Amino acid sequence: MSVGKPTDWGEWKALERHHAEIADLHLRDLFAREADRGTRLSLEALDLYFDFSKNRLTDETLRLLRALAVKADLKRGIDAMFSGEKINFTEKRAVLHTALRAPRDAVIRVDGENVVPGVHAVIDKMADFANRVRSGAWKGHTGKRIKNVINIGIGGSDLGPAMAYEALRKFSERSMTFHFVSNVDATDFAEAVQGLDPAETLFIVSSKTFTTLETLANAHTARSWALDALKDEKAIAKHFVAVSTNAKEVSKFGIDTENMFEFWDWVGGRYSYDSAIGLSLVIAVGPDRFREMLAGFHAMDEHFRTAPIEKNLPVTLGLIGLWYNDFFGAQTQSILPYNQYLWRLTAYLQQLDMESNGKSTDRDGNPITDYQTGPIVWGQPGTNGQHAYYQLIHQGTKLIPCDFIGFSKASNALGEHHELLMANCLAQTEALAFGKTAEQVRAEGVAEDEVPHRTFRGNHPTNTILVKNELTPHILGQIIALYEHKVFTQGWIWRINSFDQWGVELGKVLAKRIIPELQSKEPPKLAHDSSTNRLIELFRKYRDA
Ligand code: G6Q
Repeated sequence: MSVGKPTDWGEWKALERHHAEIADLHLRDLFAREADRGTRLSLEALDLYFDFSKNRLTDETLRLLRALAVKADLKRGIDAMFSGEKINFTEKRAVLHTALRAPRDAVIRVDGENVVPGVHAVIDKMADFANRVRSGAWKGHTGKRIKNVINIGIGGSDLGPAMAYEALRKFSERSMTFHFVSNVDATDFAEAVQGLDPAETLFIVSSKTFTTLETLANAHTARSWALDALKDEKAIAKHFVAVSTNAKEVSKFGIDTENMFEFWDWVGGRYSYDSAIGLSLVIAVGPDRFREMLAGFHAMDEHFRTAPIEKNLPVTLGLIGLWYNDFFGAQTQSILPYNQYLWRLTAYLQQLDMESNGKSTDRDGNPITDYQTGPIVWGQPGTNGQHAYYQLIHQGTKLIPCDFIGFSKASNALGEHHELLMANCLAQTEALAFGKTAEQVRAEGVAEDEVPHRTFRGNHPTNTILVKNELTPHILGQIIALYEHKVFTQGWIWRINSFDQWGVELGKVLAKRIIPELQSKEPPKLAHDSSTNRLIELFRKYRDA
């Protein structure tokens, strides 16, 4: 295993020297120099064509970045993850989301036990339940068919199924509605149940720990909402199921553990929507589509595990991101899917990336002070963003590497929409790379005083992932696994634990301290700093006025 700080490695120092040499190279010159650049700097894996030619790098950069991955012993890291080593060392857990999509005959051991049969038993149980709900065989307490499914969960127990449901909506059961309630702001619940009949509504309470404040608050509210109408405790069994690792808390809440779908501590929240956390998705799209998605994940897992570094798509994506993050000083990474169904993808990837790699302590427990870890991830689907913040990417002062994701086939082929969409996607990467020189602007007859404003310096790096098909469950699995493994690649090289989340845990504890102070009828204790004390006082005063 690699040791010491990456910044002390010869490979890192070589990249620093190399950066100083090529930082000012313009993509215009790189493309002019290398006729085959656009085809050479590309990779294909499964249904994804990955063009990384519009990046500020040379063949030497790629060689040095790959050498860095070798120095970091990335291959060993990959093997350690796939074989169930406890690489989440602060929580002493294996990291085995890849086991969630392993084929039935695979053998993956945690503490000597093959976990694959258990995974498939849960998938089969989910499939059976989903089929019964979809067919109407599973009835509500009054005998009515279930028409509405509401997933209650937050963070990793919400973003994945919510994103994937939107992504695969085309394949969903249209006679049903699906909602995702996460925020403890009651508005989220209140709006989700507007107009719904409790007798036709199924709640899936999704929580790995089953102790999360927001989820439990929403679940209790849902329970009251259902019981107010159905007026019988027995109704809970027909209208509530749980997804959790914590059977004890599930039964304390009043859900029969027969109606609990299990997962395991070796599945991190943000890596869990292909586990039972995806139950709402299985009901929406059906077990076959869900299994196709798992197969897409698995295909990308196998690519990541077996492809050599120079042909490895997640590794290459990770190394390129690291190049900007650590050597160009880029603070952010934009992800821009040109597909309306992927409108929640970036929010999902934001958690995946920022919660995994937002760390500043290395594997040896040392503070990380002289290199950068995870980027700020942001973005919206194209073309909407083009009419908003792309301005800053084109002409602002910041360097913002962007991933563009486009599809060769339309999900909804209507007139010329798809060509219009993809023309925008391709035109943006071209404009970002090549810009527009002052000479070009003048040649358009622009008045001299306007020329500087209408000049685009270009040289903005982009990756383009061109999908060979339309968005399908299999392809969604490929894309999500691609980014999971990109995050792994970077986290491994930065020598951080990408699989814990102490910052999230902190938030869970902090709020609990203030709740009684807001609820109490006694004068506030004022045991905080002067700002927090004042805000508590004012909140109570204005609320009660
Ligand atoms: C994910 C995080 C976090 C978690 C939520 C919900 O990796 O740990 O987003 O998923 O806090 O936790 P529960 O599933 O335990 O309710």
